[in-house]
Amino acid sequence: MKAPPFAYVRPATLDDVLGELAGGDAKVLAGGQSLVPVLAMRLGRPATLVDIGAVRELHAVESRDGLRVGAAVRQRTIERSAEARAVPLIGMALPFVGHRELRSRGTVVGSLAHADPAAELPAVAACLEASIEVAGPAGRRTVPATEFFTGAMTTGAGPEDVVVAVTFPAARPGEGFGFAEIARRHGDFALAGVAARVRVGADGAVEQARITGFGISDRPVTRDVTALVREHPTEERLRPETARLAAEVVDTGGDAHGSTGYRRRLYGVLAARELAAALRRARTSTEEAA
Ligand SMILES: Cc1cc2nc3c(=O)[nH]c(=O)nc-3n(C[C@@H](O)[C@H](O)[C@H](O)COP(=O)(O)OP(=O)(O)OC[C@H]3O[C@@H](n4cnc5c(N)ncnc54)[C@H](O)[C@@H]3O)c2cc1C
Repeated sequence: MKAPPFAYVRPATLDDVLGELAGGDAKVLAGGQSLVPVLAMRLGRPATLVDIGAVRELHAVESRDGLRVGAAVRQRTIERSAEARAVPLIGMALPFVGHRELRSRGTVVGSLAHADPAAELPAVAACLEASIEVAGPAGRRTVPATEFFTGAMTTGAGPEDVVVAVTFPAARPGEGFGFAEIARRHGDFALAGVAARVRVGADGAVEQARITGFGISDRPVTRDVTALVREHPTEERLRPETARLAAEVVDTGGDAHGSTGYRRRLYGVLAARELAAALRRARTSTEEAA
């Protein structure tokens, strides 16, 4: 199917982008890797596509307080950048986002704005408590990633808003991460996946543990599991606990690729494995820093 007719504009400033979005019948075009298929399937009919690629400030990658990624920065740029190594979870997740060709067009922020419940980067943002900067008719605001995703393909950004950037906190000594997903084929969206973050003190004791599941609900689902990891610090001991957690957090309906029960099983197994791996890495990073 062909896309319905639309106008195309490529403003050079953020103010002009906002001007074009005013009225709510226009859509931001970032990498086009999700938007163009949506148009081709006629699931959306915006009057205008507002290409943000010519807005220079949106191409910036900064590593002052964590990693700040502008809205026009491609996923592949981050995958290859030295600055991004400060945020190991992004490096662990990006290879699972489609294929390299898609990542060379798709943007990090576009994935957050699109908010597919099975997408990897929204889960990374939620797990790390990233900050998302949004500009709109009423000015700029910063939304915590944990509040940004409000449902399937729905976020705290409205139709007249543009997401300007995301800032991921850099890993600190004593932090370790885990990431895994199960998909039918490499490059497909996840049937179920998890991102994990564990922080330990100088003595190796667990100070904080968080896990975010994706592909399991209508948005990334994050839980503080500090007490759980403290009491059950091995994969074997975590397994029954994460199976119980899966029963609580996995509420997506079954489909042709897997039932709800199957996804709960995947989540439970992956969660135990990646939390244990994150704990091991956290302890190694404390030893290396000592
Ligand atoms: C075959 C295939 C497989 C894929 N597999 C995966 C996968 O496994 N995991 C995964 O996460 N993704 C996957 N994707 C999607 C991924 O490639 C996209 O890059 C990503 O979802 C959207 O990024 P984009 O920059 O291409 O955004 P676009 O397609 O340009 O935009 C997507 C949506 O977000 C909005 N938007 C984009 N940027 C902004 C902004 N700055 N402010 C406000 N709104 C904005 C657009 O208006 C649109 O509604 C796949 C895509 C394809 C075609």
